[in-house]
Amino acid sequence: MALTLYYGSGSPYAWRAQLGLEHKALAYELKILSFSAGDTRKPEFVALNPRHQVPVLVDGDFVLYESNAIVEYVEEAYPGRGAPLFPGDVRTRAIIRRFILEVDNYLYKATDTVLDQAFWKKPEERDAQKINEGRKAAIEELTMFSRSMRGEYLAGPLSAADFAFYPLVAFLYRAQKMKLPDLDADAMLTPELRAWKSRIEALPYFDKTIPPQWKAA
Ligand SMILES: N[C@@H](CCC(=O)N[C@@H](CS)C(=O)NCC(=O)O)C(=O)O
Repeated sequence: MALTLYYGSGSPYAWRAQLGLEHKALAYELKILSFSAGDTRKPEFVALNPRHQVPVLVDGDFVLYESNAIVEYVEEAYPGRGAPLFPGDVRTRAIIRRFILEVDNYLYKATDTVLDQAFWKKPEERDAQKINEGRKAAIEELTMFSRSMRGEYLAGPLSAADFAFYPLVAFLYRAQKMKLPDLDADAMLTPELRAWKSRIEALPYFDKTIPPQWKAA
């Protein structure tokens, strides 16, 4: 087996794919691309993903992009390795997929305003009202996820749904730490979600997946 994950530090999508590989206990090489150096636009990478985005998984002569497709692929291609990413009966697995769609279609949009203001605007360009409105929208979504939680993890058992959800939550904390000290990310989560976040961060492979540039600062 020769798995390679093309990855970008701080990409929530690359993070979910890496969590998936770790959860499946698969050996892989991590190729870290630099966004600032324009690595995703270089011809050799565009040849792998014409959308020039990480993550990309290469498994022998098979190349796959789109994080959710990657997570489903490793689950099916390597059955019985590590722990399942889509555990449980057919209904639980449907709910895992539903959560992932909810992250991508709703939570992502709700957190985007805050994250855009934090990471893409200079301090003097930031709009306090937009941050406040974005924070409220994110809280509404996070609360909806919290109410839908079916146990210790989103769908009950730990699954690909948690790995899709976690990086966006972590980004809110990162935004607070690096850019918006008044954000109070802790207060944006319900107590149940704070406990869930601690459980994810206690996973034995979690530390290995913290984005390298986050470890540095
Ligand atoms: N829908 C894609 C989104 C991937 C994505 O947006 N990747 C961004 C980083 S978060 C990227 O690689 N951007 C670099 C570029 O557009 O050149 C997935 O789930 O894999």
